[in-house]
Amino acid sequence: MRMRWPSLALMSLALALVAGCGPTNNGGGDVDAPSGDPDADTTDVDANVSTIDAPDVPIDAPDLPIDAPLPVDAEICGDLTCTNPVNDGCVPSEICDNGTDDNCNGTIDEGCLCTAGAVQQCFNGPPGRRHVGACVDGMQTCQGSGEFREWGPCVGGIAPQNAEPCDSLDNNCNGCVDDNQACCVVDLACPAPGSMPDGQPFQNYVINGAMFYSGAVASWQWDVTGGPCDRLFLTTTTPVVQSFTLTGANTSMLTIRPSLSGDYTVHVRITTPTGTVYECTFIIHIAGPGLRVEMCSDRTATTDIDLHLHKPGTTTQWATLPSGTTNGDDCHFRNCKGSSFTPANWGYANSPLAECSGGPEGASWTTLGYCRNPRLDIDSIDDNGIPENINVDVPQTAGTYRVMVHYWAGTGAAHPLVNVYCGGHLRGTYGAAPDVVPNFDTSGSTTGDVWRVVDATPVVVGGVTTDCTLAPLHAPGMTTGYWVTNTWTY
Ligand SMILES: [Ca+2]
Ligand SMILES: [Ca+2]
Ligand SMILES: [Ca+2]
Ligand SMILES: [Ca+2]
Repeated sequence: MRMRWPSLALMSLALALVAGCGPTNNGGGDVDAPSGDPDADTTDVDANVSTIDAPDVPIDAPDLPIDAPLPVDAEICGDLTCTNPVNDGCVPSEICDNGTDDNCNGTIDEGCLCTAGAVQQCFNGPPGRRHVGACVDGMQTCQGSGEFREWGPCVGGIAPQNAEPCDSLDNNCNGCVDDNQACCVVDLACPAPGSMPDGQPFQNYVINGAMFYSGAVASWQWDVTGGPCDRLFLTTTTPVVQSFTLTGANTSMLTIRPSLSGDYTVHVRITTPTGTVYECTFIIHIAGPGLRVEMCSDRTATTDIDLHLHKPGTTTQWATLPSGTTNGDDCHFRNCKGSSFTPANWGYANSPLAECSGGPEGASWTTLGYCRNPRLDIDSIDDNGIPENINVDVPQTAGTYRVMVHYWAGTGAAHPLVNVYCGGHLRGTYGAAPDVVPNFDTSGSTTGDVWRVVDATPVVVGGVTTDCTLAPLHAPGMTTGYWVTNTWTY
């Protein structure tokens, strides 16, 4: 029997029905089958791609006992080929800025001029397989400078596999689930794209592996890959430190505690007592609201680099005013933490406590009873593997927020990396290899290097941030390169 289940909620039912197919069938006995014949559409199940998500039985059908035998149809397992696969959809010429390898030459949007640091969704496969089956978009960043800018590699995401493992997914994204002669019996139900709910920063995200596989298990092994800062930390921290934590990574129940927005790729390896290995790989989305700016660097121990965000509509200098007082137009470590004595007041409404109470400043916010906007959720001081993070949950629509990074303390050249998320989606990455920031090598509370990064202009509809426009900043008179000085002017 071929399993095509729209959600994990049907897992127990799926396993019950799987038990009815092939050599594992116990045979005999009556079946308290759900209304309708569960075998009714198995002979032409691949005939029409548009029916791929249609359940074979009503959604609300009661669960069958796991061992309930079903009538055996000898032909059920005979049709495990994909009789009507999707068309790959390759065309002669590449189409720009759609994140698709239209001409199927292995490169996405080649020859397309882009804005340095911009991030777009992309797909590592033929155009016709995009958004089909288990396939999920990744992200690519515009790299290079001057006239030599082009889209970099497409990272993250799930590309079509050559193989079609028996996991209740269409892994090669040809429109057919488990079209493999070995998949008569399917014991594994990996989560399909869109079936996992979105999470929030600073809130536990729990995944129950028993939803994917309910048989006997000898060992569970989970691992998670995060976004740009976490990928940077993989090579710059020893032992490796990530912005998220994992609990229960060797049990059936994984708890991820993220601190940053973005896509996280989750992989689980399940080994049975007989040594059979089952694997699922899927993406969960952590979507903090509004405008979120994060900063990390390749040098965090004994190096203190600060993130600043400037209020729209003013061009006052950064950090401290000429009078020596802290500039409330610039949200940074002095005035934007929960413990700040004189907080930056931009006239924005506070957010519910749940938005920030789980973060490192949580105790201070809890005392206040709310989360300010803007706020510095994470202040990283000489910390390995911890980014800084500033949030505005409901930004001013069409307001332009300028991002700046300052080298406060430390010695030697540092290479900060800034990521901008709008409505939970990564929209820009600045300073990532190979385009690292040069000449960011002088520290000092008043004399250190100042990198003006990007102007971010959110699109806010009904209080919800849906997107933003990002304009990377260059030195005056320049149209390319990073803008690093030792002055505090806007
Ligand atoms: Ca191409
Ligand atoms: Ca393209
Ligand atoms: Ca397939
Ligand atoms: Ca499969």
